[in-house]
Amino acid sequence: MTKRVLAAAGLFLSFAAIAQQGDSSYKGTISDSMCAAKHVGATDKDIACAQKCVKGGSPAVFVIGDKVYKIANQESVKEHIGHKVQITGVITGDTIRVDSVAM
Ligand SMILES: [Cu+2]
Repeated sequence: MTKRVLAAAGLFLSFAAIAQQGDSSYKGTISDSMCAAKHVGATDKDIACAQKCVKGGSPAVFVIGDKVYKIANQESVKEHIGHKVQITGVITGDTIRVDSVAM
């Protein structure tokens, strides 16, 4: 009996933990760390520059309004450099972990 209650409590706690670190959706622009908010227009020129900067070695960043977030998993956005996107993921401090990207 006690065991069953404990198991149920454990299950509840793990669900609570998952809900707490659950994903949210954020609209923004993928840019590069060098130009960051300069590329939120997402024009062809912005896209070309952002792609050039990322190729040149500056990491991709995610810009929401005037906030610039680092991207923990860079490979997840490499198809979307310079694009306006909706990212589903988790923001911790100044870094976003990307789970999915939609245009
Ligand atoms: Cu650039």
